[in-house]
Amino acid sequence: MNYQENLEKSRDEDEMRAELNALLKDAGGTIAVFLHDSPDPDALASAFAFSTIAKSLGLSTKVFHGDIIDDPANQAFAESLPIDITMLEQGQVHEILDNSSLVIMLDAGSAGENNILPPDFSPDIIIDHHKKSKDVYHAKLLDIRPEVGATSTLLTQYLKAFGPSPSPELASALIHGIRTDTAGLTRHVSPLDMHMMAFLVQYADTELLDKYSEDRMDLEAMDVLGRAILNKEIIGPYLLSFVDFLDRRTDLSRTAEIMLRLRTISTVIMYGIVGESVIVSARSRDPDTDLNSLLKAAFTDLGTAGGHANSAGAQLPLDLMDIPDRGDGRMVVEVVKDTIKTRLISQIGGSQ
Ligand SMILES: [Mn+2]
Repeated sequence: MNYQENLEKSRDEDEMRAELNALLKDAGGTIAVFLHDSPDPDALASAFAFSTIAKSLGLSTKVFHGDIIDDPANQAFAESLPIDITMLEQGQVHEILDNSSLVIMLDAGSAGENNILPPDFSPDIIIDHHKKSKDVYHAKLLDIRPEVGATSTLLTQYLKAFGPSPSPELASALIHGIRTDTAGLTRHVSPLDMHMMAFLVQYADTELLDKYSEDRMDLEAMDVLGRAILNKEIIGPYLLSFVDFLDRRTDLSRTAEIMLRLRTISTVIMYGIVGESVIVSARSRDPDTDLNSLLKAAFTDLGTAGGHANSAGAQLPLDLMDIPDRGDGRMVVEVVKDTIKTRLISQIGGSQ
């Protein structure tokens, strides 16, 4: 079944179960589940759901990701889940792949893009809602539905197909995953997301849900928000803001979400320097804006870029930028500021 057929096909749950079951029933040993770097609640809840399905068939799973989970709330969420989650270094991946009976990739774009899998590796199973930039797949099971708001929605459908009712913890985690990726069911939400939410709600633990939706900020996050407000530049419906150096990339995406509430704009593009890279985080409410294409066009030659139409990001190593003296913090800031802004303006139009 190719990508296009998969997109157009309305999925039948009996068929979904049969397809996944056919692969799982012969898988002895441990199944490796790979998530995107710095996994968010959607990726984590999806891993929890997949592990639960595997467990119901007597199989064990291990969950892996690259890059630290730097959002304190997501970190706490990951720690609360009853699954084995490990962050890997690049050098450890091959051994894991060699020792796994089956490799599944959840909520992650193509292998090697914002995940720790080698770019030439083909997972056995891919379940995801990101648009794929590569055309050729050799996966045995490919369930990619970009029209759906969250991978947690897709995993809920598998869970439903396999039968056992979700535990309160699992139902609540999946709801949290769907809510996060759809900004509380307000953005990129599909009928299937709503349908699966309705199914999950009857099993969820309301206290847990309250805890998950408590959205408090620490001083560091507030400080990045303050700088973003001071440094903002508004160009038509776009708000751009550069926040210099910061420690956690999660503060960029969170700030972009908050700035998007400004009435007069429809798209926010935030950027800052985290460690050895420039991180770009973009959010849009405009259905005609495709941030995935916009960031790819602006930055692909400088690093990795992509995501969804309304939510995307880029990671651009400072090494690839033309900075005469890397030891000079002010020079780094000036070059980054100019490079990123010039490239964004060439995509969005408007004069400098
Ligand atoms: Mn997702």
